[in-house]
Amino acid sequence: MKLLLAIVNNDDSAVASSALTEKGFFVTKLSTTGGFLMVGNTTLLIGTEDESVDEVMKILKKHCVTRKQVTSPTASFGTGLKKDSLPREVNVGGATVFVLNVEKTFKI
Ligand code: 2BA
Repeated sequence: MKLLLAIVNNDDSAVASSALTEKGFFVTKLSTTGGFLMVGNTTLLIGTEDESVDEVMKILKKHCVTRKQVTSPTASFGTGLKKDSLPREVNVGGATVFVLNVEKTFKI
């Protein structure tokens, strides 16, 4: 079994979650914040069988879009503390996905 941690844009999270649950996947949604832009994003936890990982990836790819976002010099602890830091454009998403091995799962 695998646990996928998928970090997605807030705007894509509802449609991606719905598409996953429609296909029978179990999803948990966490409100998270990116350390670079310091803006909210969404982390989806998806526990699934090894052979279903590709299908999950396909669904995420379909619904999670790459966007351009501008850094805020005052809001990001990565760049904001420097006086001369200027706003700059970065590509964000569609999804950053970590696939972890799961030793055991219990539903009690
Ligand atoms: P943020 O940390 O807010 O990063 C937003 C975007 O800023 C990133 O998009 C990337 O284009 C850029 N970026 C991030 N860190 C950077 C750095 N140190 N130097 C230069 N540019 C940087 P994505 O790569 O698509 O990441 C979207 C969000 O996914 C991230 O939001 C973060 O919450 C998460 N993420 C991405 N990679 C991660 C990783 N290796 N570990 C943990 N979280 C990650």
